[in-house]
Amino acid sequence: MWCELHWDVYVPGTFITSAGLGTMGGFGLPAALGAKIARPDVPVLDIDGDGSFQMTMQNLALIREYDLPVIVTIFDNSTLMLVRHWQVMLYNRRIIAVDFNVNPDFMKIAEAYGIEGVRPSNYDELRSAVARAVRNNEALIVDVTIDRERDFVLPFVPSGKWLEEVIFPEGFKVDLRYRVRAMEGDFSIEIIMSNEVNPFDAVVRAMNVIRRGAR
Ligand SMILES: Cc1ncc(C[n+]2csc(CCOP(=O)(O)OP(=O)(O)O)c2C)c(N)n1
Ligand SMILES: [Mg+2]
Repeated sequence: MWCELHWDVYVPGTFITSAGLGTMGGFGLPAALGAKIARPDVPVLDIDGDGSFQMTMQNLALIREYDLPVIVTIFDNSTLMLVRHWQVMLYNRRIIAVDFNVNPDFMKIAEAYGIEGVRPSNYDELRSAVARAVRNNEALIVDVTIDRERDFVLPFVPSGKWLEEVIFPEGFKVDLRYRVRAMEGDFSIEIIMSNEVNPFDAVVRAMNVIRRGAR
């Protein structure tokens, strides 16, 4: 979800996701290995959650077995945050069956598989470790500690709710513009509207413009 919100993609085919709304835990590492097999000439980065990583981390063996030097970043919040997030925000902080109070030491996991590991304490350490791995085409496991009490994936739309009911981070200034794209036949139109407009109205309007154009 973080990637879908924050990662800028400039080249088609360079961002691989399980799609939907981040539906498949455990997808990242095997997908990264597949991407590296397909494109050994480019750096491949797995951006993973600590929960998701632990669903398929035994695939680390393949990094050395098949010489697939990918960079694995673990967003380590010691929880299944997407689920916790719902419990905190929508279920009155009724937190159940999500927190990992005894996560393994991911640096030791890295060492056990014979892979370089780093737990950066600031941005420069992170940058230089990743830059070195990219330069040398080497595998790396980066354990990034984040705060499960603070680092929410926002904005988000609660299930069954309308887009207007999106929850923003506290203090977030809402300056939302709906970008609506509707297609029918050969016609395609993009309408950008301010948040005074209901997005569903915008879709209907866009469809009507297309129909008029098609006539
Ligand atoms: C195989 C599988 N099991 C369960 C889920 C439901 N699910 C969606 S997100 C999530 C939490 C993922 O936790 P983590 O990978 O640590 O990422 P975080 O949300 O903490 O950043 C779970 C359990 C899923 N998507 N796929
Ligand atoms: Mg997590």
